Amino acid sequence: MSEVVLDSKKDVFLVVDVQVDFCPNGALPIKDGDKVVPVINKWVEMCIKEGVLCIFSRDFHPLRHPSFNTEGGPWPVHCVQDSEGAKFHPDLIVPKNSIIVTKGTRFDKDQNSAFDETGLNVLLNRVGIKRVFVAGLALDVCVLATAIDSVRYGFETFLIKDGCRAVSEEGERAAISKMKELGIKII
Ligand code: VGL
Ligand code: ZN
Repeated sequence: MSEVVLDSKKDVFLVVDVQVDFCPNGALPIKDGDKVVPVINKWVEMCIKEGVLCIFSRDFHPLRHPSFNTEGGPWPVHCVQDSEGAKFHPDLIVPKNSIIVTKGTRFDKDQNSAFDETGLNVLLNRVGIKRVFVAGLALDVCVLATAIDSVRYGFETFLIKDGCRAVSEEGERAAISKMKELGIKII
């Protein structure tokens, strides 16, 4: 990370779903999910110093969301809109001028990627972003989907690995090899 020099004109820091429900004691806890917070905060501090835009995505499901196992989906009920579990981790630094991307609000399908029908690619292009640095939860689910879309939309994409945790070890290995294959740089 020390070798990365951020450029406010072309870089963005995209923090994926660092929410209470994905941390220990949450509704869909990821092992050591909370350990990403100090790592991400260091990057956020660096972004504040360099004037780099920070974007925070949040999983924000309505009741009866199709990803819930009560509806036949794969996951326990989590990140319900306006619940405590949907909040960002209390220690996460969210600068005042950050952009929040809300996803997972549809009734017809889940949105794992922060780019999935959110228009985020349009915003990034409009403000001249060329490079996207990604971290957050979960590495093998929403971070993976977001990084894949980022590179697909033509952004040079970097995964900050120590700022991520995965649902499973096997998922982590598969996600890392998939990302490498697609030209995402693991840093
Ligand atoms: C996520 C499972 C369900 C994630 C979201 O943010 O990685 N995982 N919903
Ligand atoms: Zn979800």
